[in-house]
This record gives sequence, structure tokens and C-alpha cells, in this order.
Amino acid sequence: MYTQALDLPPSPEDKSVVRLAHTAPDQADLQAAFDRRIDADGRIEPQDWMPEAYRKTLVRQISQHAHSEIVGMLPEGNWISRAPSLKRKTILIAKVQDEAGHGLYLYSAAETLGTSRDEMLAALHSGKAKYSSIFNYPTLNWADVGVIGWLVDGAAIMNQIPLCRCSYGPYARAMVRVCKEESFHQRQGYEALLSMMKGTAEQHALVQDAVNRWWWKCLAMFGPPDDQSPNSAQGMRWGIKRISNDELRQKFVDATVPQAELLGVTLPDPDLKWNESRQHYDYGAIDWDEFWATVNGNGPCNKERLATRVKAWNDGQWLRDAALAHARKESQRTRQEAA
Ligand code: BYC
Repeated sequence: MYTQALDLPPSPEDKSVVRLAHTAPDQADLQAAFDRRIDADGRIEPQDWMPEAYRKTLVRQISQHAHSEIVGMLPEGNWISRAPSLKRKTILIAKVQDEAGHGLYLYSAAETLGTSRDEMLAALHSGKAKYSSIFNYPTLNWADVGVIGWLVDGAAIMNQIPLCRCSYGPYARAMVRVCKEESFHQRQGYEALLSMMKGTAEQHALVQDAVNRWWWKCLAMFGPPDDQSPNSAQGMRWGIKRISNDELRQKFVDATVPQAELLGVTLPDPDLKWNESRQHYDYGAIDWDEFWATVNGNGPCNKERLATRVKAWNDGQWLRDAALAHARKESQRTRQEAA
């Protein structure tokens, strides 16, 4: 994978690795060295010792993130065949293809922690693994595609820029490229909406309707409030998360309000107003019951999304089998030629 350290920790069966048991540091020394590196804001690499809980948290977060990128291709992919012009179609194809690339960087980053891609995908396909709540809502009209770019990708960037400084090296490096591409995605969405807002009253209404349907879901995307977020404190201590769910949500609201004004749409929140003393926008209450229902599999499109991914996986079996057979033949040929 691009920019990743591919040298994984040696397997215990690898006899070429000499292990000096009598000089091996004990668990407490390893933990202390790990803590010092985290405290000094250093990076942890795949070959380094790390606590099992740190490894587990990273596999959880990175694989969820990868699944979100892959499932996130579906709502927009739905509009490729119906894009209103050739220009919009090529942009949308490129964007959806970027999301596939992001999924692959992220699966590769998670694999450096010793979990196979097959294990991660099996967890997704069985419904055990989570992916972002936001992709369980339908894209009803073309304006939804623009709003996904503007608001969903905008929220994603807000969450993901701090991940470029995550303490785990492969994840942080993958995020640098992901963020550059997400930034293009956000701007193309906003630009598509600006075009629609220069159009007819019917087009304005489509944009406003899409904003009304996506706004609250985007705010929930940042995760539960800090005082109800079980993973936040430890994630922050380990330098995986750098900014809390609530702080990121606030930054997103503050950045988005002026963009909505420029676009000429209303954000569907009567409580949204500038608070002079806080120097931030206040906003209304998020429906957390709806969020949890969606996260737990009962959103409008959860079943459809999962069924589509499982079908794609099953339909691709012949190709994976053929690729493996080809690779086996190639390596056999190379060995014969070398003999
Ligand atoms: N949806 O303790 P918390 C994209 C879960 S891709 C579903 O705060 P944490 C894009 C959370 O996993 C967007 N589940 O957790 C792609 C945890 O459950 P578990 C994805 C959510 O990890 C294509 C529980 O709630 N981005 O943007 O400290 C096209 C408690 O939460 C959600 C990433 O994955 C949610 N929205 O913080 C366009 C970024 N929120 O795992 C766009 C990387 C929370 O304990 N991930 N949960 O069973 C993160 O930054 C963090 O994992 C989160 C959650 C902020 C998401």
C-alpha cells in the first residue's frame, strides 16, 4: 500500500528471526516505553510493541472507517447512471472510485495490526461490524448527491483532518491522502449545489429538501456526546482521537453556517443562532434515539446496504479465485525458471 510500512512483526514460526529470550524486556518495560512515546507525541509503527487494547481499538476504528468508505459508495453510486450531464457523471464516477481507494488504504492500514481483510469483511457481512450511520439513508434526488459532498464529506473532513496526526503511523499516513481527496469531494458537492441554486425554483426546492433531510444526520455522524462516548477518553489518551466528538461537531456547525448563507439555503434548526459569549453557534437537540436505532441496524437502508455488499462479495468470488490461481501459476513458473 502507498506510503505504508509493509514490514509486519515477525511471526513466531519465522526461524530466521533470532530471539534473545534472556534479554527481552518485560511487559512493564514495554508498557513504559510505549507510554513515553505516546506522551512525547511520537508514532507507533507496526513492528513496535503495543498494548493489546490499543491494537484492538485501532482495528475497530480503522476497519469501521474502511467499511464506511466502501458502503459509502452505494448511496452516490446509485446516481451515476442518472447524473444530469456528462461532466457531473465523470466527476461522480471519480469520486465513488476515490472512496473505493480510501477503503483499500484503510483495510491495508488495519492489516498491519495483524487482522486479515477476510476477517474484517466477514465481520461487516455478518452485521457484527459497524459502519457510519450516515450511509443508511436514501439518496432521493440529484441534490442529495451535492449535499452528500457538501455536508457528509464536509463532516468527514472535519473528523478526519485530526486523524492525520493519529499516533498509529499507517493510519495517520493513509489519512493524509484521504483528506486531500475528501477536500475535493466537498468542494465538488458545494459547486454542484451552487449551480442548482442559480437554476429554477424547482431546483432550489430540491436543494432545500435535501439539506433538510441530511443536516441532523450529519451532526449525529460525529458520534454520541462526549459524556456518553465510551471510547473517547482512552482514544484521546492514546493520541488516536485528537479532538472530541462534541468539539468537532461544533467546529462543523460554525464552518457550515456561513456556507449555507452563501448558498442561500436554510439549515432546519430554529435554535441555530450565534452565541456572542461562547463565540460559537448554538444548535438544537439531536435525536439520539434515531441515531442509535440506525447504528443498531434499523435505519431506512441498513438491510439493503448490507445485502448489496454481501451480493457484491459473492458475485466476485470467481474473480478472486481466478486471480489466486493466476498468482499461483506465476510463482510456480518463476520457481521453475530459477531452478
Ligand atoms: N456511525 O465512544 P464513541 C466518510 C459508534 S466515512 C456508526 O464516540 P469512538 C465518507 C462507535 O463506533 C465516515 N457508529 O466511539 C465515506 C462506538 O461503537 P463501538 C466514517 C458510530 O470510536 C464515503 C459507539 O458508537 N469515519 O465520512 O471513540 C463518502 C460509541 O461511540 C458513529 C470514520 O470512521 C457513527 N456515526 O468515536 C463520504 C472516522 N459514531 O465501536 C464520506 C474514524 C459513533 O464501541 N472514526 N459510533 O461498538 C472515528 O473518528 C471514531 O470512531 C468515531 C466514533 C468518531 C466515528
